[in-house]
Amino acid sequence: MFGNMIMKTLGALVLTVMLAGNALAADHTVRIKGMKFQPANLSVAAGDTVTFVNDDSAPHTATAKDGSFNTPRLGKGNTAQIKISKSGSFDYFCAVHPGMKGKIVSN
Ligand SMILES: [Cu+2]
Repeated sequence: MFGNMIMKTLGALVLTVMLAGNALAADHTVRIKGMKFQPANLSVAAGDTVTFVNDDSAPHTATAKDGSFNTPRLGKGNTAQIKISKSGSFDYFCAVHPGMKGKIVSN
């Protein structure tokens, strides 16, 4: 009976930690405007998501150099969300205009 109570308490604790972990994942926004990623340098935590919003009339992508993420080609007003699941430094560029560059650093 006492053991059962401990198990219940532990179960509630594990659930609380899991819920808290979920609540900590944040979404960040990078706007693409004037042929630039804004902000060009973004800090996130592993597990966070990043939403790219294309405010330009030109089409753009956000394509990671190392292949970690890639958005479809975004037309004006389109958005795409990617997830940064591990820590590291991710350089990315626009596949349509390779001179457009950005960086996401994940801790
Ligand atoms: Cu572009």
